[in-house]
Amino acid sequence: MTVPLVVIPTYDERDNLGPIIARVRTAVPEASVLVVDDASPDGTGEVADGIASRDDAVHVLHRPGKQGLGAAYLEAFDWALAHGHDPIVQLDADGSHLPEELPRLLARLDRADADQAAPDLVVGSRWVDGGSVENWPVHRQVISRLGSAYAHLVLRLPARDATAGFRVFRADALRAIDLADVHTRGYGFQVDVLWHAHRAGLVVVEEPVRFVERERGASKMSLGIAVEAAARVTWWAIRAPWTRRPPHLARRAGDASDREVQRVGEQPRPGGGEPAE
Ligand SMILES: Nc1nc2c(ncn2[C@@H]2O[C@H](COP(=O)(O)OP(=O)(O)OP(=O)(O)O)[C@@H](O)[C@H]2O)c(=O)[nH]1
Ligand SMILES: [Mg+2]
Repeated sequence: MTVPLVVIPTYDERDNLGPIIARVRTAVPEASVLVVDDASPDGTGEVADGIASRDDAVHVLHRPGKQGLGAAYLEAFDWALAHGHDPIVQLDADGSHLPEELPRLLARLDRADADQAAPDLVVGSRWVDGGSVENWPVHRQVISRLGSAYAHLVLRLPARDATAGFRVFRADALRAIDLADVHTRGYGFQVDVLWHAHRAGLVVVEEPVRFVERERGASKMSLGIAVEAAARVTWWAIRAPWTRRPPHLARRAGDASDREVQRVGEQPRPGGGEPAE
């Protein structure tokens, strides 16, 4: 059996890191943890090293400076695949993603529906039935909902919560996505990866989660990051309208008639494949 890996990107999360790792280790004892720290000025990297020195299942990647969440995750994915981990989890350090919900998300990865194969990617979603947000200011909820709805509409993404950062990937899903072509480094990274997963024909499902706003530390979210994400979504939609999608992806994902989505590792069907650029 392969060992799951929980990736925790950090920038100035000194007070949050110890408690969140402890919760992950309790909730999923078989999982390893990889902290990816961008030389946090508050010393989060040293806190991580201290925890790793006492727990063999905890590892730390030190990056030279703040280069964005997306860059941190891309390096972590390379590390995870090189070390043979499967599946790979994304989890924020600030407590917004509840480690206690992880066993349910991981179990979802192994469950096929009557009309759909087991997922390649499970997205912990705030905006499906049973999902919720707590202590989030109204303006953040509006930005998140509008952004997700916009991306869902123009790109026909297979998730209502396109910016969700609580995700579980099969290792094969990460191999199937062209990660070298993921260029968004900020908040829009989550949308970018989902867009690539969609075009790679992966099976994506949403599982409801409770999202709890951070109690300690500062948010790294900014207007610039949101604008970057919206601009990129618009650009992708212009460049790749659904009329040029491969036939097996031409319908909305989740539509009962759209059950021919190619699973990772399966041979492409004749006539399938990526649209010509
Ligand atoms: N390594 C690394 N981690 C980052 C970077 N930016 C944010 N993070 C981490 O990514 C996670 C999500 O960042 P947040 O600031 O919580 O962003 P958010 O969840 O969109 O915003 P809030 O809801 O306001 O907390 C946290 O664990 C951050 O510490 C970065 O540039 N590098
Ligand atoms: Mg957060």
